[in-house]
Amino acid sequence: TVPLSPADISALWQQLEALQGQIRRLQGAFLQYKKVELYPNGRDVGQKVFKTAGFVKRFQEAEQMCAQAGGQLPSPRSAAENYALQQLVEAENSGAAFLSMTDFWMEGRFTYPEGVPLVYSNWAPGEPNDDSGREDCAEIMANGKWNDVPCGAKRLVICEF
Ligand code: 291
Ligand code: CA
Repeated sequence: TVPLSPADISALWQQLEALQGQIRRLQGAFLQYKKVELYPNGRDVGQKVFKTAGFVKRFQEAEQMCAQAGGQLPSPRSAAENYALQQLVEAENSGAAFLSMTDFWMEGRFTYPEGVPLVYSNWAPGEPNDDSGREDCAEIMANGKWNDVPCGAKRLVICEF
């Protein structure tokens, strides 16, 4: 191996300082764009971002739209995530939004897609009640509580990224 000359070392320092400056400028630009992107219809919570599309769809179309955008329907896994979603539902003033969870696999047992069991839930009192035997999808209402509804109902589309 060839030893580094003082000139080499000083050149490396300069490159390092230039890189540190570039990273700092990128971090600043990234934070600015994050704020722009989340205003007014997005929320970030931990590593997750929820963003509303601002229109209503039936469950299957809503699911497809989120997948097409590279996301999925929302699966709030904590009170903090649920609150972030609730804020979007409240702000949008269009009732309730679909969640990802269904009881397609077994009636009365709501799961994430692929049948993965829930780690958190926030059902309204008496829910899920499978009203008229036809409610296999779930919505989050403006009060943050969940209700099962027919998958053919039209609800606000929010995606999770
Ligand atoms: C009642 C309750 C709910 C039920 C809802 C459905 C909604 O809430 O029995 O458990 O899910 O009716 O009628 O159905 C559609 N299509 O939206 C009424 C008001 C909150
Ligand atoms: Ca219900």
